[in-house]
Amino acid sequence: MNHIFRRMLCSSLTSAQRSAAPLLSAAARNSSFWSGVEMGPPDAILGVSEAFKRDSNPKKINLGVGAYRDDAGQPFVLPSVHKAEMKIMSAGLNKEYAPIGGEADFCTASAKLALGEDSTVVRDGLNVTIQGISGTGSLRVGTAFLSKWFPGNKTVYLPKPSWGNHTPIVKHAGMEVGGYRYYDAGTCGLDFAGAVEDIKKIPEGSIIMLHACAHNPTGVDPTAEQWKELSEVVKAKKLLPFFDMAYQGFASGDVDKDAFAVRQFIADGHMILLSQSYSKNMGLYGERTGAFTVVCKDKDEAARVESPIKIIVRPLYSNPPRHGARIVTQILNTPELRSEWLVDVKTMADRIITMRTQLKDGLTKEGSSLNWQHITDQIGMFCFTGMKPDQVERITKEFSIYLTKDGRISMAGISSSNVGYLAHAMHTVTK
Ligand code: CBA
Repeated sequence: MNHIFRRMLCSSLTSAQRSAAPLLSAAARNSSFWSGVEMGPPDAILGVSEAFKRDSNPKKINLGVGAYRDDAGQPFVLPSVHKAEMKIMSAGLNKEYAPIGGEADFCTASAKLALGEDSTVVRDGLNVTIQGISGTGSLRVGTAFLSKWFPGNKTVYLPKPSWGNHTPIVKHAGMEVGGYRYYDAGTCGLDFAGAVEDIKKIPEGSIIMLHACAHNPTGVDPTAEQWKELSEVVKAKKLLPFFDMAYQGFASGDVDKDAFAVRQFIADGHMILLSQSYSKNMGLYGERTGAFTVVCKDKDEAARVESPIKIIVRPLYSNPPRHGARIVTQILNTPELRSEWLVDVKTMADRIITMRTQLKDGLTKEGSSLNWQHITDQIGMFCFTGMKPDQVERITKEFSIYLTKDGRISMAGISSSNVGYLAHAMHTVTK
């Protein structure tokens, strides 16, 4: 008897007869299609938050996921975002579908935020920009586009290390992953010579992923001069640069400064791809708001490139969510709100910088003889502490401090009330 027939039988039973139903449904479950499904590992980053939630220690700290907290350890709704939401609510907008690629105003404002208010690319209509499902969705649509249409070597070269989700995103799109040296564990800084050497060895006509600013997980960015040199090397190798910009404003507190690399590459004539996220710089994590851009040769090419991107989006999720995009548009296109937002971004970036100093000072006070200079040298949301996997395991077990296995801590999860406890715990497991 198959399970569909059993279910039909159950629905025609009296209540007394139905008490036997659990037996029937258990039997139906035994013949499930899914008995061969295997349990996978928890997500390397979001799995840390799940473990944190299960911990009952009142002193617990979650430094896993990169999500900004205020100094009281609470999620932060930016005042500018709150005001934009009020305006949107009072406008009594409807809930109709957005276009496949999102609203044009949102796309133009996003492209200008990244490429510059006076960008000639935007002025001349050389960019195709669509609203993506935040940074992740934008990267996923971008890689799907590359997988189908990139004429060169379908391998994406990532910095070593890179954000943990880059590899699965590229693989989901059916492309290969390669790598280039980026981080020097000896100095806790950039291995610039290694990066240049490796990039020079990448086969011509491949794709290179670059973190536009506030590199995740290392917190280590090239200097302006180094970016210029990288731009030349990338050009000489005819590589397609795909910028992931998830932290515009979070590195320096200044959205224009943080867009330096993207704008330099464009000025040098690169036809870049770009993913943007508003999760961090507007705190719109759960609103899933971002953008994907392709810079094209001319307007005609841009029109052709937009078409397959929409064809990719339509069967994936049809069209993007509206609320977050409305907030972004409202903020970027209303001068007073925009100025207020820039202050909010700086407030977040500055709080993180203060926590870096306090953590380093705390370790010195604890009597640590290790060199923790990299805590203040690194920038953005994360610090790559250099803690080894066994030390990470200990700090979690003994102190209920949660972080990813690679020793990365989200600086945004530290506050003036827990920084002392963290410094004590870090010293205890590293001495
Ligand atoms: N790119 C990079 C480099 C990122 O660090 C992140 C977020 C994203 C995607 C893209 P979203 O889809 O929300 O726009 O972000 N990375 C994390 O902050 C976290 O949100 C992190 O803790 O590494 C994540 O999803 O893993």
